[in-house]
Amino acid sequence: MMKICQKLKDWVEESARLTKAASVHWCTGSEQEYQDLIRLMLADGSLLELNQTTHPGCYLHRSDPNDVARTEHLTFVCTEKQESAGPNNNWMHPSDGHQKADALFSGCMQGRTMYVVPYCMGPLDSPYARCGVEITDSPYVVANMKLMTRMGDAALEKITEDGVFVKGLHSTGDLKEEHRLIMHFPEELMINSIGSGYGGNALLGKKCHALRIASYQGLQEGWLAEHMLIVGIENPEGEVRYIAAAFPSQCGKTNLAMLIPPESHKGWKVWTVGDDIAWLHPGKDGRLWAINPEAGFFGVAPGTSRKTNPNALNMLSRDTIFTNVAMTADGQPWWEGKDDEVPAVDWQGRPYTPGQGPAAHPNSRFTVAAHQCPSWSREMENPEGVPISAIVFGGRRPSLIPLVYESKNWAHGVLMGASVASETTAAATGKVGILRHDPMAMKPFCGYNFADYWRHWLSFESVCSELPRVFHVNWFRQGADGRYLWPGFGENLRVLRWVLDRAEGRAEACRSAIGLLPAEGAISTDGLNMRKEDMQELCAIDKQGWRDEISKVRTYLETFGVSVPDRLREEQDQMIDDLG
Ligand code: GTP
Ligand code: SPV
Ligand code: MN
Repeated sequence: MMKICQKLKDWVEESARLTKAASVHWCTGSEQEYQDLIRLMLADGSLLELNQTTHPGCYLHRSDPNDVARTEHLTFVCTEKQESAGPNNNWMHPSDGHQKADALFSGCMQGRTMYVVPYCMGPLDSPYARCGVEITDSPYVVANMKLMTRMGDAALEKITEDGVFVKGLHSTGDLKEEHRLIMHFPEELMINSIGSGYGGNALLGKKCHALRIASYQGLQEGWLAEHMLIVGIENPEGEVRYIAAAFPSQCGKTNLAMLIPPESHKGWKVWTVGDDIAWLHPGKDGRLWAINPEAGFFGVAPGTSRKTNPNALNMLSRDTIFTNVAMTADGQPWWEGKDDEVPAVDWQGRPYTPGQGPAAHPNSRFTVAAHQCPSWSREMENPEGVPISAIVFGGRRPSLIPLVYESKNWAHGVLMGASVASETTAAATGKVGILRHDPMAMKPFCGYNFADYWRHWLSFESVCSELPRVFHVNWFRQGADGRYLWPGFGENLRVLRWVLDRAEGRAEACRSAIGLLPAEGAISTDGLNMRKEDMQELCAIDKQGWRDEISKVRTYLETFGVSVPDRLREEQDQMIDDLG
């Protein structure tokens, strides 16, 4: 075994003592280790084999019915000063946080194996990559971390060389909500998560490290950790431009990241660099560059079909872990919106009866290595990342917000991001369909005070000479009859083309109080069979509706107090003046 840095050895020993783990397994990341874990979970029933003829290497995990999504009310940021965490986070003093967490961790791994999971977020040879070690008692978490991150010996080697890593201690615990805590100690580069085995609560490399801890590091060091997909759009001339887009959970990032150009777009190609998280840093050339810290996808199953996301469906036909999906009689995974087959058992393993709730849980997911995606981009492995031409914000907005509009300048773009609101989804526990403010799609994920975060965003104007243009889109606008006005999915490429043309100073736009809107006909609807009135409605501005919207955003921003940058207030005043 290679030499391991003392700091890591000490922490592993200390954790084993606290949790009273029966044994310690240092994960190497080998294929054999993954297969051994799968066998172990098949034996203890935590994984079920899916149909190995149609879906080789695919398994189903059914989580506890009380542990199916992120639990935001049990997620804390523990900093010395409460104002560092800000009103956007639940806060606890670090000493309080450690005391509560340690009490829960005490003896929680008795009789169980403790896995030590070294991982690297970002390409191993990237100067922007950061490492972490997750200690967990969940083989399911280890298997997911293997698919989602660069996990094992190579990461451990890097940690040994650098001596720097994020410490993440996780235990599934007893899954009782009153014993569940997801704690972040950004000042100590530490995460403590207990009482949940689910996704963002338990796969600590993802939301806990790559967003909450990393966003805090980004503030100290001059970069940004964002809830963004990264997609490359190649035109028929073979030129590729990159877009980073932030939409709240379950609002279309994975789908946009791997869209397939529609029939009408011969010669266009789309390349997937990332589907959930982007780390953005200023490049030497004055542009903003992005890496995807992850190496796999933890994607939403429901709604994924041959029609909406054929790339995803293709990559899910092998070597995938499904969580909380339903199953057909012949053991194939199934979810609402997949195809016309029928489910035999629901996500809890009960015989499926139509009309008694969905067969797959609305937040059922797939975990798969990124290179299985047909649109996988080799740039995912580029240590420098890719240059970003446009930043796009969006959310689920049934009314008011147009299909697409562009910001007037960088500060207005930051305000546009800070103003994102979206209907809640099943990705977190709580009611769905409630409109809530979700600045930059980071409400659940920013590891520090939003007021400082917006100031940090604004500061890039003086750091980058060639910042990306900023846009806002809305795929979810509904007509009076409740149907979506925009076809979405692959057809979203029509909107991205306008976005990229604008970024290159080509496409036409009309100035308005809220920003720049596509000129009539600038976004082609040829072959869409869309009503002309629908497109007009999608691009219209309801002045009174916007006055109300701006006033709600203002009230929300003011909850962050005096430290909200004045520049955002000025941009708001300008919009109100322009609305007349
Ligand atoms: P997280 O993994 O939770 O961060 O979600 P995400 O932002 O990656 O969302 P995803 O792409 O998985 O889409 C979530 C849901 O929205 C799925 O059920 C999709 O089918 C649906 N969806 C995605 N894009 C579109 C679109 O353009 N139009 C419509 N109507 N629905 C969409
Ligand atoms: C999200 O909720 O934004 C997700 C799923 O991507 S989770 O990993 O659970 O955070
Ligand atoms: Mn997400």
